[in-house]
Amino acid sequence: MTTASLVNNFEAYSQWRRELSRRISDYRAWLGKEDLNDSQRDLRLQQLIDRLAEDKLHVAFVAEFSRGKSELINAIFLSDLKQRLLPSTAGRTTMCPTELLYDSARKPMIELLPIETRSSNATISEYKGYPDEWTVVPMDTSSADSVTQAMLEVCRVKTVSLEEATRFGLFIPDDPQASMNQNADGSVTIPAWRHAIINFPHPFLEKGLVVYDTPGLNAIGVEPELTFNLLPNAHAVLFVLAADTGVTKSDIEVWRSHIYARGKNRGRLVALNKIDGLWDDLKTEAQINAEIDNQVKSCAELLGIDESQIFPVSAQKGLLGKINGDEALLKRSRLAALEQALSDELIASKQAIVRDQTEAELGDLLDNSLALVEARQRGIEEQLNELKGLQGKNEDVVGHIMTKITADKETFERGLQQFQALRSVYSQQSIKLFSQIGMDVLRDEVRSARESMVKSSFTKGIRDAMSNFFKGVDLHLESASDQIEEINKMMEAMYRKLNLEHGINLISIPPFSMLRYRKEMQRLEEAYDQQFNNFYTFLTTEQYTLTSRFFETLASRVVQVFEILNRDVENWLKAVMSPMEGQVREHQMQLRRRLESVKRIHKAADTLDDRIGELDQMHIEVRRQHVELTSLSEGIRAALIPAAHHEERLAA
Ligand SMILES: Nc1nc2c(ncn2[C@@H]2O[C@H](COP(=O)(O)OP(=O)(O)OP(=O)(O)O)[C@@H](O)[C@H]2O)c(=O)[nH]1
Ligand SMILES: [Mg+2]
Repeated sequence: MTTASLVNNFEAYSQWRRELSRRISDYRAWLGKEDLNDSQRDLRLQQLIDRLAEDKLHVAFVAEFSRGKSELINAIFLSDLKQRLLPSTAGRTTMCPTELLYDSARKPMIELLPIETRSSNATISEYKGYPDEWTVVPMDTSSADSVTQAMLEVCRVKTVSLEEATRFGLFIPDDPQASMNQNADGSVTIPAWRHAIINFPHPFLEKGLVVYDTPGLNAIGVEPELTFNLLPNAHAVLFVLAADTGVTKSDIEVWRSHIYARGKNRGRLVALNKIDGLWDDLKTEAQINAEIDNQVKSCAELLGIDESQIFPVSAQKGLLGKINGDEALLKRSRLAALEQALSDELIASKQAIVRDQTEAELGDLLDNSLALVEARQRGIEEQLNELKGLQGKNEDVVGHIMTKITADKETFERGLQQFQALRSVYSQQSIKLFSQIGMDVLRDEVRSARESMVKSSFTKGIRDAMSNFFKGVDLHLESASDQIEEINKMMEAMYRKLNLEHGINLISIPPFSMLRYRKEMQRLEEAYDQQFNNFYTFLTTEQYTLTSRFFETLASRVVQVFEILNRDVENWLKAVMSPMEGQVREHQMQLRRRLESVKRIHKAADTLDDRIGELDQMHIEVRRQHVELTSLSEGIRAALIPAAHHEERLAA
């Protein structure tokens, strides 16, 4: 069956993660056993392992209504159920964003967030923290009827008064689309639910796949959460067109406002669905194919993308072919090519993200532990040389050497005072840094933006409040960036000094750039602008409610970015300081040991040969550590690589 590609890719990806995680655990256990771990390093490794375990893959299906999103999900992911899982009918079917996933800790069920929650400013993410706000529909997965019944919930609508619909931001008087939902008696039909989460046991979902089915997106009252959170964070987004409608104006609008902004090609695919409409018994296969090719070409032109990014398919025939085991029909549906591209894209983009994160986190940990073992090895070698040089020398020479080591130790201890001074400057600068990017700073910015929005009822005032908000946030990020640069310079100078004066060998400081976070802010601002331009030129009360809901979602997204930034900065600060501390401690210990052993020999408490014998043992030991650690590091680095190969293959 064609899902083989998806299954295989998925299996390979899961295996890659497991393998990586196993190697990191081995490394962690080894550090513990060899007494080379510290609590901070251990915590970072634990976090890394946890992150690899809880890894989710997100794919979103986006389109105007009735293009066949739900049917495609059924055909691609859920066909082995031998039934249509997600409802798919003519006209508007899926009424609320639907998240399809599986958490084995919970029973199969559908959780539904009532549409009434739209009258509050809280976002869907926030509601996820309050299970009692959701309506639960249990599901008996052994009964097709029970599943079908439960699934119908995502299509439920209700009729409310015009006032209510307006209050939920689902009716905008001047919007031409509004009349579509208005009934003869003046009431308005609206979705019953704001969001649905389907917890359903299925092999793909069990492996960590999360599928978002969305209702036709060019609708009034689109959930800001989709725009700011779900879609930008999805690893792949599939945009669906239909061959019977071609590319309509509203398709283009959905494309522009929800997908195009994703940048070049990463994780973005287009399906041209319903090609079975072009199948015509009076035409030859070649004529039909030529017609399909023509449609693909014109879609590519209208969307401004390459033809190779568009996959013509028939979801319906593909599903039928799979259910009935009809290979010929399945082949004709061309589903396999889309599945292949989707799984490549999805897994490659996710794997690249996981690999980059893991590499960034692990790289300096690996380098540091190796540098530490090397420093220890060098120290033992120096000491051995020193003692071997003493063989056959008289007591005076030993005394002389002792004086020299004592002097070294004193010089180093004076150097230590400088190091302590640096530490205190470093803490001051860290405090200064967090005074720019701390969560309370952001909360103040959000509060003042909210206040200026409340004060102004004109579009311009709102716009100004928003652009000031983003300007303010960016200014903070910019000064934080300068602060980081300063810390960097100071640490580099200290590294050089320690190397020059005390021969301490240090690895380079891991770089930290603010660019990523500033870019994300820019992206959010653009997304906001776009929504704003789409919807309003002047503000009525209802529009005002909508605008402020958009702002709250946007603000909660900015808060998320800041939380990540804070965590990253904290980790970076530690990554910069802790290897230096470790090396300084190591050097100090070695000097102490050298002095101690020469002293003992001077006092004739130890014989030289005994001491050399001991050191030889230590040398063998540390060389073993070095060999083992090198092989652990190489193993981890090699385990990271297959993903790169995968990408090269895609690029080719
Ligand atoms: N002929 C044909 N019809 C299809 C195909 N895929 C879907 N359809 C039909 O198109 C209609 C809409 O399909 P849905 O899957 O509900 O579309 P959707 O994009 O999920 O629509 P909304 O949920 O309303 O946003 C249904 O009647 C499907 O049977 C296809 O490949 N060929
Ligand atoms: Mg649907």
